[in-house]
Amino acid sequence: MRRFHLLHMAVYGALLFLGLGAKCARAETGADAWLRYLPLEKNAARKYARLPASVVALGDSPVLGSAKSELIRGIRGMLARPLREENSLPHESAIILGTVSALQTAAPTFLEHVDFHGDGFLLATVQLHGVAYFVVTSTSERGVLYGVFALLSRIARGESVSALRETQQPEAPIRWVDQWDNLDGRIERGYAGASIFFENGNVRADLTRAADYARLLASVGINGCAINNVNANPHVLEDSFLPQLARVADVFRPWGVQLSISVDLSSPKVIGGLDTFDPADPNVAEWWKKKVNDIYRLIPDFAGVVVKADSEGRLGPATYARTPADAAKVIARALAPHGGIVFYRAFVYNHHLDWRDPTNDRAKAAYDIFNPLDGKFDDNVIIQIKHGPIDFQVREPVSPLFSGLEKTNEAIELQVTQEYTGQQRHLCFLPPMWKEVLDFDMHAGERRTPVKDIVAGKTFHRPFGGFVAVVNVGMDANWLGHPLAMANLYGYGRLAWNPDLDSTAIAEEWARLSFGNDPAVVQTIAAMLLASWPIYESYTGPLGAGTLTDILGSHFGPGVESSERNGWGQWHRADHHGIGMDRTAATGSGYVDQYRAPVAKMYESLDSTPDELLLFFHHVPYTHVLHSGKTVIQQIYDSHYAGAEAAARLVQQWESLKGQVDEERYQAVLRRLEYQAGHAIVWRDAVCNWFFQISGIVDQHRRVGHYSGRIEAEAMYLEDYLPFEVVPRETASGGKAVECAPPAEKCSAAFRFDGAAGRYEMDVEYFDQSNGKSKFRVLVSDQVVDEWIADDRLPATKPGGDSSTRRRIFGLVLRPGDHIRIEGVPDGEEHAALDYVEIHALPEGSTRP
Ligand code: GCW
Repeated sequence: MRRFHLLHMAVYGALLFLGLGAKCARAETGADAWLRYLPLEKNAARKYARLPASVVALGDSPVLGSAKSELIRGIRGMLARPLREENSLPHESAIILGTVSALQTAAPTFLEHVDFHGDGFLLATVQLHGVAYFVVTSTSERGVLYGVFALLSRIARGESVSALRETQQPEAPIRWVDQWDNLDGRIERGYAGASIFFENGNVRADLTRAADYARLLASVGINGCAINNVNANPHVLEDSFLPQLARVADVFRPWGVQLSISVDLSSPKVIGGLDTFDPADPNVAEWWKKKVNDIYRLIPDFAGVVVKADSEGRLGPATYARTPADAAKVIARALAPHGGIVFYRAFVYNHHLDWRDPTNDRAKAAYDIFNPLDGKFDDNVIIQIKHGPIDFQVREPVSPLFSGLEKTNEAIELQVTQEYTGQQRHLCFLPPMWKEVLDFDMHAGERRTPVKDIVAGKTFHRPFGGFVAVVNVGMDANWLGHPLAMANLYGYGRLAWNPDLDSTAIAEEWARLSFGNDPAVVQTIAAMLLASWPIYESYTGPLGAGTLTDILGSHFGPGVESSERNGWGQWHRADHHGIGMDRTAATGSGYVDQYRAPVAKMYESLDSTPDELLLFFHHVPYTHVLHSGKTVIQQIYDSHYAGAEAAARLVQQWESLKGQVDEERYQAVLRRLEYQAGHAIVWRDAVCNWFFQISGIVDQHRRVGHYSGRIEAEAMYLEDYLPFEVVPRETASGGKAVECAPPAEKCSAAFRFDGAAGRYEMDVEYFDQSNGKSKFRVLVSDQVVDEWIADDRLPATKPGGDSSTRRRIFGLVLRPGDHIRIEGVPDGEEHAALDYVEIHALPEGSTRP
């Protein structure tokens, strides 16, 4: 009986698998990212029937070993075919993996000419003695690995590989990622769990995730990773720590990813026992030299170090009145004999600026400090420059420093972790933003000099240069928290490899690899991704005013005023009359003059400054009329309303994919999008109300301050709940909310429904902090219609724009006079605070449950 049952289950299971296999097979955590290697549908798989049945790797290095095992793994997964491993060149068709020199040794006539170098590779069908071989080759072993990933990507996306001859050449030698991981396991600006490298002050015992990460990085051509926070703990350089670092290098090595670390410039003093860290002191130079030699003894392929100094409280050469060039030199000279590199970050600025002085401007800092040092850096130093002059805002102009260094290597620093762009709670696909930066013509020569050419070293013929992105993946199974956020890591890798790719192609590629080739799925996801940055921008900080987030805290929710009247210099200078930072040469800080003349001219004039950057460069009255014909204030209102609506539409777009993608990721994405749609309203209301208060100018469409169907919690009938003022006031509706503070253990807020009978949807706006797990219940005429626990991990310990969260209750049947009650049970520091309820009729014919 029992056996029959098991058999029955097995047959049933197999049928289920066959029936559903193609579409929404197994649940997926997202851990496989874009390397899923799921079985292709029969028709698609047939295309690859003539792919050879065996593989040979010419050499036995760890990187070639990865190339071979990856190929076998991918082909087995996608085509359900084992690849036979051969030890030498067989006399029948085979896939050959090897460097150009290995190929030439095996058969001198294999390759007629080689039009790639470094990590560039060739995928080609080559005839030799009448046998057709499929060759994956490069001048570097790493390039062979990249070729294998490219081949597998083609197969996963259903692209033909027969009669192929494809050469790919990366734009630049430097294609790196930085992680801001602390040794205690926390990650600065990381939004997906703990560090994959460190735990409790040490390197993790289990580095499986680190190895998996290296594989992901390699699959998009990334060849270096700095694993610890640029706010570096000097302890990483301690003798006892170096063997731990070597363990990370060991798991990176098979994937061609070189290890790098961030170092603190005061290390010679703090851990080295010297009484100074002055870069000009010979003992300090000696200390660095010895330390670097020790590192290379353990990690022969160590890549180099990243330096953040004289910035945000980090010590640096300024302590001894020395320059960044002096500081870089002392480490560069220690690294040079080993081929190591120093990445010296240009993110150096004074965060105690006097905000009253209109000539002060943080945006000027990097250029002011580094431009005079051009030519003073050694050839193995790279200046790592954030793409904009401030700090990863939702929109900034390009840093003028890119055209301010001609005799110095450069790398652009981008941010995959969405510090100022929604922290992976909001969808914000960044390649379109990065493309604008990379394609921007700096006018630094006779021909076009886009940023991508400058950083790649092409414009000024520099030996090194390239791309860096701060990524901050964590232990969360899906790496970045939001399943769709991985499109940013993928997109970064693709652009670092080839900045000429276009965003649509990248979005589609990623969607295919991550969710399969169903055209409706691919088109929908790509469309959502491509729309997402403008959407995020429109409900946060439009017109170049900065993200308008709380810059003193989480950098997440709205905080319009947080940037003002302090030394951080992220000012937008909004007052009763107008808004914007005057950075012109004529009347402002003079920042525009850091650009080459044609660019400076464009930004100097109000007329030729594009609307989206207007407030970055000019201070204008709210009534200033934009190129679009709208006034600034009306544009602020309109964009925030349009943005919140567009965020709501993302939810609907995603819902159209129900059943087309695996349920686990479907639900995970849906939850984030619903959260985003709710939080977009928090943003919209906070920003619009703030500007309405300060400008006194009403919204032409009368939306700001008027919310149909909204009932404020403080206006309800309260039992034990008490009203309080939320700070800043615009982050709660009407500036107030209610809380269930001790000694109360349970509170309620109630009201009578006075609308017509029908089906409604009800939004409950409450505050979900990280320091408690309050419980909520909603009752209609004493029947529980919903209950939940406020246990999200939002970056908030008090009620406000970071914690304000929406719970949507669908398909509620209401009659006039119904008694609606919300009960809150506080927990810890979280007082089950409640802001408002909004009730909307479901549209006629709505199919919502
Ligand atoms: O944007 C700021 C971040 C800091 C970060 C700094 C930097 C690692 O808020 O958290 O520090 O930039 O880039 O150094």
